[in-house]
Order: sequence, then structure tokens, then C-alpha cells
Amino acid sequence: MKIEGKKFLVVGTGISGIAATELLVKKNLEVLLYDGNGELKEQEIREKSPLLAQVEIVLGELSEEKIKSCDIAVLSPGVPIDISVVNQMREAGLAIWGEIELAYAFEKGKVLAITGTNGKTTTTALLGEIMKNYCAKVQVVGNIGIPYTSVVTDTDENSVTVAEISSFQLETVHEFCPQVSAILNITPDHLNRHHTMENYILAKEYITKNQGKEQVCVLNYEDEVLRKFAEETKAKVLFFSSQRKLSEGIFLDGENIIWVAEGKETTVCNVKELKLIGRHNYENVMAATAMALSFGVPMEKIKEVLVRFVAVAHRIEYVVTKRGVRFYNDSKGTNPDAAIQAIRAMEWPTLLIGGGYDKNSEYDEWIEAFDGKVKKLVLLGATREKIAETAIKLGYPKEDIVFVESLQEAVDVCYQNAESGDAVLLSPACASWGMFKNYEQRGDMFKEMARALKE
Ligand code: UMA
Repeated sequence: MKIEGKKFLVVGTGISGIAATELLVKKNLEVLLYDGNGELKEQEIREKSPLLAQVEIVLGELSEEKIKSCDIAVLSPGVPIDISVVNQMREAGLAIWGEIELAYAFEKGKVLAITGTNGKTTTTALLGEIMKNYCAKVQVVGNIGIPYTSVVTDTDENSVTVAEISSFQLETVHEFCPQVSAILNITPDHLNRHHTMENYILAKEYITKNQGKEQVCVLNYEDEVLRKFAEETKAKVLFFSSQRKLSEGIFLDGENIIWVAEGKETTVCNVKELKLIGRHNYENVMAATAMALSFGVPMEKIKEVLVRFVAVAHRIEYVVTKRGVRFYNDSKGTNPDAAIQAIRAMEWPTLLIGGGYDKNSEYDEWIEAFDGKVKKLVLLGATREKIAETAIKLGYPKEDIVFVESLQEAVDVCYQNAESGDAVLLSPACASWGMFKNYEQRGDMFKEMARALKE
């Protein structure tokens, strides 16, 4: 779609909305910035960027007249596509884009994009490092916390953009076409936003929407939905598997990661050489390696990074040991599936802090994964009753469940009840929204609280 002369309606004044507006201003395009939260202060929004000086800002209600004055809406990821104000925009004939689509309209280089319910931040960060070891100009953007629109003007024919793309961001792509994409796994998450699993799967699959035979899509062979999707996508598919040998692609064979192409097997590395631990991380390593290899990065350049790469913050992150009690921060465990991986990685009796924002998740599988390791289940937030009920239903001792009102109380209760040799794990299985700004803030607070405990 041609964008010259069009007027944009940017929705949301978080980091995506501000970055999108800045880009449009830099490109001399007309823009109206809108946020549905009428309690925000216009002055505070203006202070976020000097480029907003001439931009009209509307907060709270948005009139039909204002909507009709625009041509293209650019939604922030957190804005659902089916709320009434967005429906009004659609009815008024506006094209509904997301921040990713806007950025992509200005992309000059190649794009590598990753989605999936879990592991996408680690895979994106790892692939970003691999690409930096090979290409002169690499940007790592997207859901990882750097809006794509904030850096897209730096791209050129030789640059590479490595993007973590969430399902929220994929719902509004139209022409976005990565050279190499990956869908790591799909398990239930964000069902309050997408309503059904089918919609959620469809959003994830959108990452390949514009890919053809010249582009590659890396998929997890062990995910039934994705295995089936391989037959539908037009992209060239490459599989990874942590469970079986493949005749083409990349797989875990005992302790070795093996790449097989045109019948020739090459050992990428032994997992003992890696600093990342756990099967889920080996999957992330395989996905990033397959993406880099299919982009043409030489194996030795990839391996140099694989062996030095350490876990990203908030993902089963070791914090501190106090009185022999190890503290782990897995604040990024924002859904049951991610939290399952964290509890599986614990090799010690564990005091587990869970609960948070309600995304309509089911907690049965997470609780089943406790496997006798969880000696206290400390719960906070909107989901604490639902988690406790599920745990009791599945035979978890009621007397080992503690309800708390704050993260500080949770840390204190865990520390009081922990013995030397135990672990305290923050892995909530829920989003942080409602109690914290984001999962980073929740994780940072947890780390500070753990470090401040008296020995
Ligand atoms: N808003 C409205 N109307 C609505 C909803 C929100 O006007 O109906 C406004 C809010 O009042 C607020 C603004 O939108 O002022 C917030 O926008 P946002 O929620 O999209 O937040 P951003 O700060 O722009 O951050 C977003 C992503 N947030 C979400 O997807 C919720 C960040 O992902 C991402 O890092 C960032 O863009 C850069 O791309 C965070 C996240 O939690 C980490 N992602 C989810 C996850 O990983 O599970 C998907």
C-alpha cells in the first residue's frame, strides 16, 4: 500500500506507539496519536519525545470525525483488534496495521523473524548474537523490548533485522515477509485476547503469510500443530527436533546437536559445551542455528556464539544464594508452559512463587510438573484462587499453599520456610499486568528483594 499523503492514526502511547509516531514524524507523514486511557496526562506523553511537539494527541474518547480524518490505523501490540474503537476504524474504511507492518514498510534489508509461545526471546537474542558475529549491521527488535519502528530507519541493503514477533503483533501484518522465519512451539496462551486456540494458532502462522519457496520457515517437528502446518505453508520448511533423528534439518541425538542437509550429517556441538541448560533451550539453539545456516552463516561462526551465549535475564536466571538457599528468577514464565520448563529445570526442593494476571489459562499441567519438588506454593495476584483450587484438586497438600498480598511477602514467606539446599523460584505462570508494569519490573524487584535478605 502506498503511504505517501496518507494520514496515520497511531493507537497506544506505550513504547510502540511513541516509536511509531516518531517514525511517521521523521518521514513527514501526518499523524494523530490516540490512547484509550483517558486518565493519562497529555503533557507526560509529550515529554516522552521532542518529536511529538507538533502531533495532535487524543486521550479517552475518539470522535468519529477524527477517525474519518485518517487513512491508516497503527495499533500497538496491546490493543485488541476487535474492540469497538478499532471496529469503528475498520467501518470508517481505515486500513488496520500494527507497528510491525509500519516498520516493515521502511525496511531496506533482510529480516529474520521468530515467534512461538515460549523461547522466542532467548532464540531472538541468540540469533541476534550469531548474526552480529557474521554481518556488520544487525538490529534486534520487536517483542524483546525494542520497537521495530524505533530503528528501522537505520536499515540498508546489507543490514539484517532479527525480530521477536508476538501473536499480538502478527494479527496486524499484511506485507511483512521475513527471509527466514521460525515458529518454535504453540501451546495455549493469551486466550483472553485471541478468544480461541484456533485464532491464536492462526496469528502465529501469519509469520509465514507472505513467504514463498525462496523463503525459509523453521518449525518444531515435535509440535503436532506445526508439523501439520508444514504441509500448508508456501515457505520452504526446515524442521528441528529434540526427540528424534530427522533426514533433513537439525536434531538432538543424545548429547549432540546434528545438522543434516542433502544426506550429509554435521555435528553442530555437544550440549555440554553450551551455557544454556534444559531441553527447551536446546530447541532454541537448534532453531537459531537452523535459521542462521539457512541464511548462509558458516557453521564455525555460529558455534563461536553458541558456546559463549548465556541465558537472558528473567528466564530461569540465577540470582543469589542466601543461607544455602538458591534464588531463581523466572519472571518471564508468564504462562503455564514456560513455568513448566522452569520447574523441570529445578534440581532441589523448591519454594515456588506463582500467580498474577488472569489470561484464562489452565494450570493442571504446570501443577502436575511439580513432581513432588514443590514444598511450598506461594500465590499472589488475581489467579491465586484458581491455581490453589487446581492444585488441591490434583492432590497438592492444602497446608503447603500460602496466599500473600505482595511480592515482598512472598519472598519473606519463602525464605522463612526454606532450608539450606532448597531453591526459591519466582515462576508465576501468569503475566505481571495489574500488579507490575511488566515482567521485567516483577523480576527486577524479586532480584532486589532476594539480594537484600539477611544471611
Ligand atoms: N492501549 C489503548 N487501548 C487498548 C489497549 C492499550 O489505548 O485497548 C494503550 C494503553 O493505554 C497504553 C498503550 O496502549 O498506553 C500500551 O501499549 P502496549 O500494551 O502495546 O505496550 P508497549 O509499551 O507499546 O509494548 C509493546 C508490547 N506489549 C504488549 O504486547 C502488551 C511489548 O511486549 C513489546 O516489548 C513492545 O511493544 C515493543 O515491541 C511485552 C509483552 O508483554 C514484553 N508481550 C507479550 C508477551 O511477551 O507475552 C505479548
